[in-house]
Amino acid sequence: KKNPVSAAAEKVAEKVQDAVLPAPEIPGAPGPEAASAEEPTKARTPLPPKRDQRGPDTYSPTGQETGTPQGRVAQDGAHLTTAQGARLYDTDHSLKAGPRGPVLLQDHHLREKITHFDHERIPERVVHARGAAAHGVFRAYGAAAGISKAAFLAEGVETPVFVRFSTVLGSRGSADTVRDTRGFATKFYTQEGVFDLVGNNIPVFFIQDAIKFPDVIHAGKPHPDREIPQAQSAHDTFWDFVTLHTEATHHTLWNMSDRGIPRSYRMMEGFGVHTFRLVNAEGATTLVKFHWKPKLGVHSLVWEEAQITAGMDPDFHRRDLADAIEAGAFPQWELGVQTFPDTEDQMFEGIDLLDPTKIVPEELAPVRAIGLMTLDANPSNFFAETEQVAFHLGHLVPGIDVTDDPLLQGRLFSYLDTQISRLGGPNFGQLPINRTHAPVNDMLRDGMHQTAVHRGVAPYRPHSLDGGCPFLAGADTGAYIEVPAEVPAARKVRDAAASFDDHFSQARLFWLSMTPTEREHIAAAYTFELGKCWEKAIKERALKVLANIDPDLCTQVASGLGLPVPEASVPFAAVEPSPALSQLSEQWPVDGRIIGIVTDGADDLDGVREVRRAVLEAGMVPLVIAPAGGTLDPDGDPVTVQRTFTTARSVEFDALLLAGAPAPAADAYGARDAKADDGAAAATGVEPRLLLMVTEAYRHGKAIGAWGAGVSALEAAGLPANSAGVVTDGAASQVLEAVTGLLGGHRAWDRFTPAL
Ligand code: HDD
Repeated sequence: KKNPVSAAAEKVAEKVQDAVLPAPEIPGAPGPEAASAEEPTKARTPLPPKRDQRGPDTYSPTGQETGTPQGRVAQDGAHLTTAQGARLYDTDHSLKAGPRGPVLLQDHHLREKITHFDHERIPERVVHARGAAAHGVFRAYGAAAGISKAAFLAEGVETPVFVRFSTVLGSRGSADTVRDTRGFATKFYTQEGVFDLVGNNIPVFFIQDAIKFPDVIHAGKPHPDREIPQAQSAHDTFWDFVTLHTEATHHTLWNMSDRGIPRSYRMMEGFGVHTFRLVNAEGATTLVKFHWKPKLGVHSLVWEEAQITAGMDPDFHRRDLADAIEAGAFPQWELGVQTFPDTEDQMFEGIDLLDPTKIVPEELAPVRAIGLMTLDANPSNFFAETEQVAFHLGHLVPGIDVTDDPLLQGRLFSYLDTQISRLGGPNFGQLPINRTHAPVNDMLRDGMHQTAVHRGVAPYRPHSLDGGCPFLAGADTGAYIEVPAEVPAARKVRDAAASFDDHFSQARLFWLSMTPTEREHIAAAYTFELGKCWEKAIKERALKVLANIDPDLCTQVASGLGLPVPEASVPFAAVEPSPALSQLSEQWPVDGRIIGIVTDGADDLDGVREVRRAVLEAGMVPLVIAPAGGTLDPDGDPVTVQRTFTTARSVEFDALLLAGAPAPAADAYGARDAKADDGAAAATGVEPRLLLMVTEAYRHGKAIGAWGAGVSALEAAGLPANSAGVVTDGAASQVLEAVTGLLGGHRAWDRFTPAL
């Protein structure tokens, strides 16, 4: 009689035999024969990450290069084991007293498996819980070498980076395209230690002092009684706070602008927000503000599009980032600095550099590019990397120091503190994604989740054991030495500088720098958000704030809300607009833009093939949309269908090309519904979901091109052929050319109406 253990193992082996994928070839790894039944546990090189993925570094917790990827060992080897390495013969059945009997307490594998699962989640970040990240490299131009001695800023130095983008208010599972500020946090693994630049896509902040951070976040998060609304600011407590603390006016205005709904993480600027202090090899200091400038330009969704996308594809930004990297369209940003003399008053052209609600317009202090960042690999494990990465403003390297901005000072406390509870103890720096690439020789010991095995007996200094090491470094041996900045003699007060009282001049500066279209969007956003508030008193107070920004803005929002227009309570500051703040002024690369190509399955397939090829050649992504999935013209020159009218929605595409006008699908559930609701659409003889797609794309300012039979779909949708951003002249390739030109400007802006 067979041993029941080997019988079960054989049964499982039989079942999976056909399903096992061939092992990928790994250079230097033992061949498949090494994993044979005779030698099943022979160590194998871990499966390599996918082409687009990279894991954290190969450094040990104490900074030594180990040559093997630390912490990337899961599913290595032929046999499934317990956490202690005992091989398992079954992981699908609990140990029972007979097949129908009770489960036995002695089943360690069952208890270990379930206990581990029960503890799989860690607390989500109290803010910025929802995020996506990527690996990359930063290459310094050397342009900052004269003002900072940081080694990673010297010309040509390449430094690995890990960047996490995020929304602020939503919880981990919330939608990507909500109206919110976006986080833009970069970890530079420099040879002198980790430098974290923990910024946002908006250059100012809601509050001037970190002591108010819990308040502004409590106000922005869902109401504590019902925990709604999720991931948005369109509710009473947010508007209550920002209208009572008018220092929030400037940041709120940015959030209500198109910056609050980016098209892609790849198309956002990043800002360090605070003023930092750089110090060079001679000890001379310069004040700076950090900027990330995306190579693809700064682009946004429109509000209705953002809302629909939140339902259709809540992972829109996460997917966009990962897909682009997987496709080899690596996003790039230039890091730049605005520089200011390190004067005693820390002011520049009347602007208080320590007030984080203020920008310095680029026209007054140009942004000087100091390096290029390329994100070229996706993480191999979301939890290990994106979730466990821990940023902190106090992670500084020699050459970069902080200023006395009270928001920055409070942040210096908060990040380390929050990581201790979020990551379960003080040793989170040893997690692979957080490990520095510089050698570590600290005297921190023990604690939860200690993974280093420290040698020696004398973790204190000075000592006369363990060889007397380690020694202290000096300025000439790379020590991090704080700039000995003067602290003005003063009394202890809970107060702020008088210059912090100016809450409106820069909000007005931003408003006046916007184009008419951008202003329409802002007014519509305020009208939407305040329209969602319940308390009339809050709306009235918000209008009083808007009156201090601009009477036009206030009047538009007041009329939308049906409330009287209040008078301004402070005189308008004389401000020069800053054209650099507008997003709409230039032509940008079209790389990675998504083009939907609609065909009825028969009409002008040659044209479809031709534009598909041309779209790919232009570095964009073609998606063919047809009434049914599968392959068109399978026996000729096949065209793969990527979307049908059931799976496609306009919000996925940056532009639409219509090669045909498919008829309504008689059996499609959605089509039946739409037809019942819309007799006019049915009468056109064109698929109603295509008509919706076209009208929606039109409303959202997207370029639409049509030729041949496709033109009749435009007509059926009631779109004027000669209107802005609609191209019908010429054959497929000419239409594509014109559409690509329009995409360079992102949208057909002159199509917008205040109704959006
Ligand atoms: Fe913060 C996370 C950016 C003010 C306290 N913050 C966090 C993240 C970003 C920022 C991008 C997510 C990092 C990641 O991806 O893991 N925060 C900012 C910016 C601010 C700012 C640009 C103003 C200029 N933050 C701020 C203040 C405080 C905090 C004033 C507290 C006094 N922030 C935190 C935190 C978080 C955080 C609670 C939550 C999760 C984490 O740190 O690791 O410590």
